[in-house]
Amino acid sequence: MKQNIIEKILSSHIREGEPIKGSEVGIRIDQTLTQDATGTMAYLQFEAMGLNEIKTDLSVSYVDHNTVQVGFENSDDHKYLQTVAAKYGIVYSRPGNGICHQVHLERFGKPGTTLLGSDSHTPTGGAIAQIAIGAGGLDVAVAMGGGLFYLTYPKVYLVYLTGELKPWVTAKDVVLKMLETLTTKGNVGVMLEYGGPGVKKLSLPQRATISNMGAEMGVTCSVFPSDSVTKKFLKAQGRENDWVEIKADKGAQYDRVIEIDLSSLEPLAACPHSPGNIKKISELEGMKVDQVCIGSCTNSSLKDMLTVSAILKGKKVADNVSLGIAPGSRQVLQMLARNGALANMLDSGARILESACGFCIGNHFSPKSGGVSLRTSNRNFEGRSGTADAQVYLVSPEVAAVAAIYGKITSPSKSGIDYPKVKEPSSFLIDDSMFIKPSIELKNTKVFRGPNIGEPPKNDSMPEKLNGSVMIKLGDKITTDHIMPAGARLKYRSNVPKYAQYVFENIDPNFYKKCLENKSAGGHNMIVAGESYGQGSSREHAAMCPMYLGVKAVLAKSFERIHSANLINFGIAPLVFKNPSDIEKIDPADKIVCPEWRKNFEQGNEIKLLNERSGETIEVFCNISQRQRSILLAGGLLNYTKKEDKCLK
Ligand code: MIC
Ligand code: SF4
Repeated sequence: MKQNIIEKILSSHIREGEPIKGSEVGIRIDQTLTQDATGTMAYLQFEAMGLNEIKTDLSVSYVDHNTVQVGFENSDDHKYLQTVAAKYGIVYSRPGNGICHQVHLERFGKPGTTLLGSDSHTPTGGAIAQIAIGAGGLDVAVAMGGGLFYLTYPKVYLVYLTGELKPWVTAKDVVLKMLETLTTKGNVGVMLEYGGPGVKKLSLPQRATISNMGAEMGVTCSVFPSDSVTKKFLKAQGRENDWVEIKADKGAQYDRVIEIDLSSLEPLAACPHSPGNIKKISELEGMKVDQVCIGSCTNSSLKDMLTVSAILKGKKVADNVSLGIAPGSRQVLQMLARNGALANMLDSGARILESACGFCIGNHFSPKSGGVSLRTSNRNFEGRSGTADAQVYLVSPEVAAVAAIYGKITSPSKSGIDYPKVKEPSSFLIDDSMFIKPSIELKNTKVFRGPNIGEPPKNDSMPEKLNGSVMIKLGDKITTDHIMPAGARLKYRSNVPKYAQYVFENIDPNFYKKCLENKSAGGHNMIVAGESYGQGSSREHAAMCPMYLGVKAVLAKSFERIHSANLINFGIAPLVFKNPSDIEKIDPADKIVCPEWRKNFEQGNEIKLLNERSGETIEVFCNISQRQRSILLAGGLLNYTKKEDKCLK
């Protein structure tokens, strides 16, 4: 049978289930990655499973999100991560070594393998022909222990690229075009495969920008072929032996083909407050800018940085602009420092930020009130920058650098600046000294736990009856940033009772109090929402903290993949309205009951809920596998794993 790339990699990893579109398969995971903000819980859960060591080929623990270290919490987390990595045989990437996705691509990503990461932008690895998937920390913990990762056997769309990018048009514009085409919702269960003659015109970092932002479309991953471009990159990283050729068979089938002529594209921007809100830069020409941030896991490669440096060379940042640049990894920063490109940036007035997530997650560098911020990152959800009313536009590094000089959005081709032609290096500077690799001696390390590090919260098994109260009613496209804010609150990630106080903080600051009151009175809490609930990150805290607050069900018109899986992992039922307009039958604070709640799940029935206020019936369904049903009945994956001893083989 003729196979596409995705079918090839999946078929060599499926260990359970049949490759039938829409049905659940369990795949072996070769590599895992975690980052600190999701990692502490992932490792606490790994420890709670009572395993002695990891069973993957490679697991890496990165520290890149919480590097600001205001107070003791972050430093304690770092020490916990370092010691737990040593004990269980995990590579530890020290703070300062760079952003997980950029560093993993540079040093570990291997064509033809599977990578599971506790971060939604793990699909960046698709640039190097990995099936790289983002998931909650608990799923990653299970995979580290040798358990399978379960996913719906996907539909595969071919993105057929022709032509070549014009000067000043970039990989960011390709992926923004894709976002315009596929939008940010409705793509659950889809994987993208890039092909066609245009692919070989894209360098590896360009491919990485594209695969990275597949996360914003909600696709499971985006995969490129492993070809001569991949080989060149791996060779330059001193890893030529990791290369194998991977390409689709002639005549391979796809569920849909999307054609993009690269030569027809022009610079684009994602406008406030969604990565899918696309406009042409020419339409935004002249808009004054307060802040420009260049970096993040989307656009912080050496190529991006050299391009920015060449644009800034000999020029000054406009008086009205604060320009921050965060090179994506220590490798990138070291190379910039050695070849003088860093000096161009500094001379221009740019502020050099740490090689970390920083501004992207609102951890620092928040814009002024109502400020316009141009960013090369991947998400511009309302308030994510740390400033509630900031207007964030997502653009290419080229557009960002030009705007920093002129103080306003300016079409680069009309800016009078020469188009910088940057060559990829034939060898990167290789210095792995910021990784702590596992060793026999390190296995005896005592795990450090600071006072901010708690236990993973426990849950009871599913109750017989649902005695629900609607605690909040929301609209469409609620992101995990709405549910569980990051930024200044990130440092509480290892302390669930504390972090849970901030669930829906920016929508209803009393949410947690109301939930805890109802929970202690014996009630169950419910969340009601519109379409595409749980967009964005993989943070399992957006399920774990609601679980801690006694949430038993979320009723929505539709869910995004990672969040829906996280809800199930924490024993919260993701219920979909059979008739979407039934959302109108529910008001905030309504009491919703279901006397046969547990039985409905045991028997796999459709579920009828009763609104006690109006007496109306609301029909919902929970489209999940038998395995997920058992997890829900057990009260979550941790309980299920312990009870059934099922996940780990
Ligand atoms: C993000 O970009 O939203 C994050 C912060 O990297 C998250 C992970 C987290 O919340 O810790 C993600 O993308 O999964
Ligand atoms: Fe870090 Fe931003 Fe990438 Fe998330 S999207 S991993 S916060 S750089």
